[in-house]
Amino acid sequence: MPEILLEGGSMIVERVELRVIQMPLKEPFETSFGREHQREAILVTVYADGLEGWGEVVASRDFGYSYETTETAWYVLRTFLIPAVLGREIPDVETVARIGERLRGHPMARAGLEAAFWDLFARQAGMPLARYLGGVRDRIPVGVSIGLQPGDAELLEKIRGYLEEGYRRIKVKIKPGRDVEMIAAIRRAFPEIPLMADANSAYTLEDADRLAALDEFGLMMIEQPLHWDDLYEHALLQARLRTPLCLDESIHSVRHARAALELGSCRIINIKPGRVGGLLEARRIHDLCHARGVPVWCGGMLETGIGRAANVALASLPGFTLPGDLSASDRYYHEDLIDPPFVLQPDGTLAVPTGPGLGVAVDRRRVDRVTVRMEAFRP
Ligand code: NPG
Repeated sequence: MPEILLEGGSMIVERVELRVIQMPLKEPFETSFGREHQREAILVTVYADGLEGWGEVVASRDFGYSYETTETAWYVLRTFLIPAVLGREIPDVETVARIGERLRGHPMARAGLEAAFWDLFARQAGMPLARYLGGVRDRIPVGVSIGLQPGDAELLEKIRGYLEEGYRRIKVKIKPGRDVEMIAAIRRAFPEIPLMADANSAYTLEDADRLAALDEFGLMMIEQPLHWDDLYEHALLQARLRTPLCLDESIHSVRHARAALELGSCRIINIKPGRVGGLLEARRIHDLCHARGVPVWCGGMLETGIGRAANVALASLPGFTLPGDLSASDRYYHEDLIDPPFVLQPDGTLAVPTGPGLGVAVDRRRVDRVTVRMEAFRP
């Protein structure tokens, strides 16, 4: 390999493309904040140095999980972020992250652009993204996140199916009225499975007794029960529960992660690159938690294979000791945008791609079929 490839180096951004895509989900996904029938997302393609890099912006069409939407992310990318990199010499991913950090907020928009640069720089170095990030695993254990179902019977049926497929842990969504009795029903049917519950901020501190009633079911964790940017009340709640709390929505940066751990707001952290502004910040949170012996796992946002490949690479870092919300392509979509798609291995893992960059080929014809809006930017 030519030396320059091994060393990596600056690249000049020749062109950037943005696409809004709409991918029909195999089945609707319902959480305490709403129901999605199709996944809308933005794909970012950056062309530099004769290479292309791909990133996915995980904002949804509607707000709910966060204030970001496809529309706000598109605006932020085309107005601020893309002009700041276009035609410029970019020496490393850190530079892209610093440009993003000048914006306050909008982490999903920033993360999508940064991801394309991670893909580019890893390709330039001739390395799989996982190794470029410092990953150590060649396969990662995965779980499945099941949306709210009409009733317990349907939910138990879904759980049975996913266990048969080989998923290693089951996450169910809860909200007031669909919690203690529902978890009890799951435990009666599946006394031993690794099980966790995600509330997506559906509760308040006044529900502490109800949440404490979940202690008897041996859940791995309860995820984000309280307000989406709260740390303080989660600390009060954690003090009253035996079950570990895991924070998702509330952790926007490594500073939040440190504050949450110091305050005792949680004992586990869900890391999503899109929520924290990119893979670089995601790795900083991983590093902090790993040094303190705090388990982390990689969250999911119903990504296409493009975003999933970046998440899988992240989850190969040593501190990702718990199965993530990283299921196989066919759990979400009839047809993924990448080749090969992610397939669940018999041991309940996904294989970490070994080719350069994301290590998966983007199928342009399929991308074109699901694209509803496109814009190209040149210097
Ligand atoms: O497997 O990608 C997946 C879905 C995991 O439950 C999941 N994601 O609250 O974390 C969440 C939820 C989500 C999905 C949030 C889409 C926002 C958008």
